[in-house]
Amino acid sequence: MSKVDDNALVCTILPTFNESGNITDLIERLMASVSPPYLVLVIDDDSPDGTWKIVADMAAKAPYSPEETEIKSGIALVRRLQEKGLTSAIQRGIDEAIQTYNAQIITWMDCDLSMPPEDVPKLVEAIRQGGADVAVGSRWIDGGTDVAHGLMARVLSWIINNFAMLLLGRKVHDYTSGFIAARAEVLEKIRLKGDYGEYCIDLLCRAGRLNYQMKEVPYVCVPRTSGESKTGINLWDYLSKGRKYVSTIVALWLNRNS
Ligand SMILES: Nc1nc2c(ncn2[C@@H]2O[C@H](COP(=O)(O)OP(=O)(O)OP(=O)(O)O)[C@@H](O)[C@H]2O)c(=O)[nH]1
Ligand SMILES: [Mg+2]
Repeated sequence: MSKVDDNALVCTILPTFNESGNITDLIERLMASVSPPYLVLVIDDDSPDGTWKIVADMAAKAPYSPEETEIKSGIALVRRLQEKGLTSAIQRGIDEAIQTYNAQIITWMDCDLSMPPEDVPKLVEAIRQGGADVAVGSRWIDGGTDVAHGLMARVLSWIINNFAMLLLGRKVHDYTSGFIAARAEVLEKIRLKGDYGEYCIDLLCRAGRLNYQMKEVPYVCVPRTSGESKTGINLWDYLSKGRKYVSTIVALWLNRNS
């Protein structure tokens, strides 16, 4: 694929639900880390804790207009009143980033500060300099780890990722990462599928099968700074999410030749 233009817009999508304790710090740290032109695009599902209001105030002070010729960074908000869900929020962000803002590199991450915002430039560089089409923040390669979760969650993640590697291939070691950067062209070809984290398994598997260049960048997953996990913390919460991950892996494996 052709080299990404140095002045091409990079957009980070932040899907939020009740992240009022994290969002200001996250956006400030992102804006300090990624060089312009850069857009932070928050997709909030009308969070009862008023996350959207905090972002609206920040966006008013740092607006971003696709028409402007000046190279700068900015913040934009989509507040969804009717729809809910992580995957559809990220997909909405992707559609806005491409169609409204003409972003060439799109990244996204959790907004609980478990994924270091300072690592976003490393994902972007993997595309700009490293020639990757998709860059994956990975806990399960050298230099990466997970100090956020307890033993049970780490063991379940290990099982799911090893099952995914066994059936879908070893181009990626963290199929459930959720810390991603990709060229817009890849995301124009592949739309996200699923409700929650299984979209990531599906995206990475399909990108690999389309022979897009994948590159993993290690990162250290740290504990959520404020607020509550949407996955939950007990075995039942993990098993109900894990069930969807396993069925996604099996379905992709069964459809490997189609
Ligand atoms: N817009 C939107 N964002 C969501 C929704 N559900 C979760 N999120 C966001 O998705 C990201 C992941 O949620 P987390 O609470 O960190 O859950 P998780 O990463 O699966 O679980 P942990 O490993 O415990 O952190 C966070 O930024 C959430 O605010 C939703 O329905 N809509
Ligand atoms: Mg999280």
